Amino acid sequence: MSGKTLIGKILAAHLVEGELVVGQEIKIRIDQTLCQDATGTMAFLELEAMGVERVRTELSVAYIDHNTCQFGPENPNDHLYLQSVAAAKGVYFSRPGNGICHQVHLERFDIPGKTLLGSDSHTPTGGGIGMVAIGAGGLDVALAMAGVPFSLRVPKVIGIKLTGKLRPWVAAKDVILHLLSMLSTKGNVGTAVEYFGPGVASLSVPERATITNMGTELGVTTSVFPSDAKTRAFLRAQGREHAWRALAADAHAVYDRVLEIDLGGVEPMAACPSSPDNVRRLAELGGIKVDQVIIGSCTNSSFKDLMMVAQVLKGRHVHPEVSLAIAPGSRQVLDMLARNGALADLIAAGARILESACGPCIGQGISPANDAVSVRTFNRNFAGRTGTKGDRCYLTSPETAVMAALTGRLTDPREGGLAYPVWRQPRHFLIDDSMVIPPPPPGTATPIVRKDTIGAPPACSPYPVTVDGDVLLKVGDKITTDHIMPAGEFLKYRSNIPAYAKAVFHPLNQEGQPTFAARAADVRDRGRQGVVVAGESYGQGSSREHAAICPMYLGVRLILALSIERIHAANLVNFGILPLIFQNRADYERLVQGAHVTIADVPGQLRSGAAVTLAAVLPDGTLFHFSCRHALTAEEVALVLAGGRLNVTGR
Ligand code: MIC
Ligand code: SF4
Repeated sequence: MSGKTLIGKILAAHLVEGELVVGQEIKIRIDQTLCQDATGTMAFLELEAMGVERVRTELSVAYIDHNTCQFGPENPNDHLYLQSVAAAKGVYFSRPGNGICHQVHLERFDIPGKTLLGSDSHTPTGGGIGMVAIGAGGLDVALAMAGVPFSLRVPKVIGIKLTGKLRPWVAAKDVILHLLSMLSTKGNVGTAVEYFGPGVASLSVPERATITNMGTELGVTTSVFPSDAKTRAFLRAQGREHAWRALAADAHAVYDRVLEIDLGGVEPMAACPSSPDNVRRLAELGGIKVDQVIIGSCTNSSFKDLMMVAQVLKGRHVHPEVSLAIAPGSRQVLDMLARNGALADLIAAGARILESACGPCIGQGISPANDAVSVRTFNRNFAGRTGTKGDRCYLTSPETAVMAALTGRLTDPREGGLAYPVWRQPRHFLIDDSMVIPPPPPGTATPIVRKDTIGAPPACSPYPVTVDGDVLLKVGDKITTDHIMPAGEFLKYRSNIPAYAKAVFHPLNQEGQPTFAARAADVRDRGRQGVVVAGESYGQGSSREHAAICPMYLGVRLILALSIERIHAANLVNFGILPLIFQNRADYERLVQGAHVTIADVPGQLRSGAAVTLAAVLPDGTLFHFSCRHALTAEEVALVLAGGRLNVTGR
């Protein structure tokens, strides 16, 4: 007997073109989109460039949650642009202070069985409620807003069978950390994850959302839970029971691979510096001294998480050598904590209460001191993401984090000897959507506010017929978009490509040497193309298309890598950069910075098959030929050759 996976069913219900065969390209209808401000300004500028009058989705929301510090006018200028362009294009606008996009979307908008495309890599948070929710670059989300079906390759589906029940002090975060320790952050492109089995029923929707949220760190296309009685109860308490429907895989669903996790056997874990898959059991870490604890982010800032934290902290005080900061995920969470007194318990315990926003997760303040140990409930601990070079950031559950705040040590929270707080979902969450501004009716005059820190995406020339390129940089495995296009202090330049481009590969620049940006501009000005050589899993992490736009602006047109992550590869194509994969590791190893790479007849080679022949001259004069492959569809080949999607869809 064979049955369908839940992901297969939802994709089938949205299929516009193609066949549901693993690896084949399909087009699906997108019901909802979300944007956040850091990627949203480009997405809306691109939507404008396409000449789209009004979005054609069932629902599109623009959130302000990443850039809320407002150091100077850039952030508030972005906010004004987004508020006005959202109104003009028929998009709901979630005001700064209303919360992190994924948390708010889960509370107020996610619907089981629907598709959601978001210009943020953690969009799969919606899988916790039974949606197929996918992260993508801003341009792909702009296209979805315009009503264009989304193209993707049908993923393999890994079924994760959950049995048992989590023990006290062990959390959903430990489940996803456990899975990261099994599957790692690389090698999972073209895969999706689906949870099933008797253990599912024991997890609440916020717990499921923690798991699907951080599923992003596996590099999978999406992660999905069934929609069941727990989902219904959550939606009912959010005043949205009407949005509920039961959804599950067939009893004998065929998965490409099945892994089983006994929830009762999961142990408290931490992702150690500086990768989300560098996971250890806390018992193995030996009680490291902790200097800073931050509880928040789209992974772990739900009402459930923060009520647990407040109950643990009630009547106690944060360790004198630890700084504890807490950022509630949404205004709903913060407001409920305020009204039931839990906020007072947090304040009395010495917690520093931050705005409901991404904040320190994207390097907007609260950086740790040099050599300090920072324990965070976030999903990413890439080197330097905290804003401190050489940072030592551990990712844990809120349970582990709050115990670290009390004891000053990173230990198994079960050793604290405290009673584990009992959780009961409230019958009614506090519903106040006054910070979400609905768009005015079509036809209403809505001027778009465009201050001069907001510039359109740069133009890109058609792809050269022959590549005459210089290797500007050679990097190793797992280079993240935080390496390519750091956020932190540079985040405020997201709407200003010439300013932001100066920071390309900033973390890899060497003191006293010309920066990547300077080297690239030099090569570009000599009429050659910039080339980057990379190892496995290039472009992990964020969906930020700036990691393609800014290099393109600096003249980078070719990435040669051992493997490239899904969203980043799509962004490269969208902005006219050719992603090629080495056929032989030896060729990757031979190439060095300063090598000269040529490709003859690019259009002919790309159109005639997957193999591409290249020649390289090393700085010592050695010449060698090698071959790479591309994984581009005919449509993607056309996009690269045209110099990116905006040259095809309008400008
Ligand atoms: C992140 O967590 O890295 C971000 C910031 O949310 C990004 C989006 C961005 O860079 O604006 C993401 O995950 O896609
Ligand atoms: Fe915001 Fe961090 Fe979540 Fe990205 S991972 S959306 S920066 S809270």
